[in-house]
Amino acid sequence: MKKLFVLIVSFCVITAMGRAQDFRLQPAPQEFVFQDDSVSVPQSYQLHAGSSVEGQPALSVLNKVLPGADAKAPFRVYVGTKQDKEVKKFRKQIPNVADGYFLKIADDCIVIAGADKRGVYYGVQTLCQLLTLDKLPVVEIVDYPDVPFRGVVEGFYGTPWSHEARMDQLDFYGRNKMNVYIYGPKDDPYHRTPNWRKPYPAEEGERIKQLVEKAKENEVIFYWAIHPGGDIRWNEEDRTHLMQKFESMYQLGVRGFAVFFDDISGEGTKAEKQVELLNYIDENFVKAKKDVAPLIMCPTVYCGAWGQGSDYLPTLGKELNEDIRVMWTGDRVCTNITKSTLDYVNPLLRRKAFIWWNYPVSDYVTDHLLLGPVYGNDQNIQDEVSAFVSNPMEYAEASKIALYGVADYTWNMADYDSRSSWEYALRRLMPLHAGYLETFAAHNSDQGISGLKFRREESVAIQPALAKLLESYRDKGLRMDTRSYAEVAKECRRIVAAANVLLASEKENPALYKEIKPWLLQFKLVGEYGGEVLDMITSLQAKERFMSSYEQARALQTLMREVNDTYNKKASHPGIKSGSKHLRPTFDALFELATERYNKQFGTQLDAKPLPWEEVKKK
Ligand code: BEU
Repeated sequence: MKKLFVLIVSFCVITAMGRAQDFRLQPAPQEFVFQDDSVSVPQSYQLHAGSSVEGQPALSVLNKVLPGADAKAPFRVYVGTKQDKEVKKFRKQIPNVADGYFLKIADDCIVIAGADKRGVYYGVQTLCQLLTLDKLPVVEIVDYPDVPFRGVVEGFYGTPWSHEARMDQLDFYGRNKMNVYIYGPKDDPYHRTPNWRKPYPAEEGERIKQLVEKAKENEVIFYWAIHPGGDIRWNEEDRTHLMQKFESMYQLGVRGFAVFFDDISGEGTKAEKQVELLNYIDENFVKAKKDVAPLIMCPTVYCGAWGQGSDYLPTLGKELNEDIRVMWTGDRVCTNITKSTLDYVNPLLRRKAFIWWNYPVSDYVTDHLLLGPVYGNDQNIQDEVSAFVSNPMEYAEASKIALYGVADYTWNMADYDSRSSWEYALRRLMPLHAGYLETFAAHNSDQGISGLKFRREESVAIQPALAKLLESYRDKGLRMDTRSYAEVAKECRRIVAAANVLLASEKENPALYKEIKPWLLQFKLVGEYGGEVLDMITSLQAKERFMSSYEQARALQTLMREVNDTYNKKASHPGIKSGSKHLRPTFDALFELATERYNKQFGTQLDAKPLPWEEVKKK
């Protein structure tokens, strides 16, 4: 049994005001016992901090959230790593896992004792979450991550994240106990061909410096990745170029390096040449520097779908220095990570795979937002992976919906609950309008049909009613299932209300608003369209009413196309799709059926074919 104590993932606290607060620690801790008691937040306290945390991020966060350090105060706060005498008494409770910590809140003291500095920092982060309550619960927490390295690889095609978004993300990672960020946006020319050989212009270099600092403050390892495989020549000159580029990044403060060889063809793909270069970097740069994190590489064969049976992965496995981490996206480019993919790849790589999870990345379906829960990854793979990082959407704030889930899943797999993690994320992003955001996210989560064949659930709660309504209307016309009709009608009203409220709530989360606005406009039209179609199917006998609804529905089809054509102009997958998995197809099918029936009944020739999202191009 992993659990030492009673595990309660979320609990209800009655606040001083008598209000019930639904509270949840994120990510869910491994082991904890809450006593049925609480203490007031200390206004002043004696700080006993170990020398190993002096000047460290853990202490600066603690000073911010508990500002009243006072040598004479009766309440005591003990902080330190297991080396520090200040927490010696609690050594036995400190988990023997990197990033782990023991947190105790009693009526006369708080203890934050970490396995290491990052562990102390995470203990402080947990305390920060508890400090959002009116009173501190009396509690003991023994906590540690399941996956040693957790975080994000900014590795998508398309508009790279802005500097501000990255700075904000790094704070977010710190709060959510993610310890790795890998910088590798495909469309940064200094990361990839053509400019990987050149140093960054001064201004961009300055921004990278700031990111490195921000990462340090949040106990995040900032990795900078290079992608040279598109035009690399396997000679000394290019090796020197690469070493010089890494040196220039080192001068900017970077202490984590990665080399990506994904999505290339030709010369750059040769395993033995890649190995030679990587081992050289490992020995002459990473290890020589002594303060650099282990080298990460993304192979050309980065998933099971690319070249099973070739010599490529066995060569990496055999020849790459053992400290070099090798990335893997699973059986396919975009898919869930299973035990079986690790059983396949780990023996070939002769090491635990470093997971690059291609979710919620949407660069292959840019007309969709992926706002659903994180689910589907096996929950027993913690011992088979060296790391798990998520490749997000180009929308940094909207990606947090999934990233909360990734942080939670990678910290504590067995207890991970995708639904509650998702709801928590929505509450954090828009505390005042979380319910509306949930309606929006629930209908904007699937990728649609794509070459990569990765699909997500969408419109889960209403889908049975949509299916029943369509089937019963097809078979029985007006004797259709009235219950599902009522449910769908209610959902359409809910959709329009959610879109209206969110469209009017820019201030609550301006960054999110900016990213999702075009999809909100589309979502509102989808809801209105559904409402009109429902009116059409019940007014077949009432000519005037039917015609009015038909015209409205037709107009809304045109407006949906207009939104699709106006926003998000991109070379591939342009446009804006919303509710595309179940809502729109059901409404279109009902529209078509109702119009055909009307035509038949009244001998009219109304166009029954719904206008698709966009003009279908003739091949
Ligand atoms: C997701 O569309 C996606 C897939 C891959 N072609 C690229 N590389 C890896 O997954 C390793 C990735 O950059 C891209 O975002």
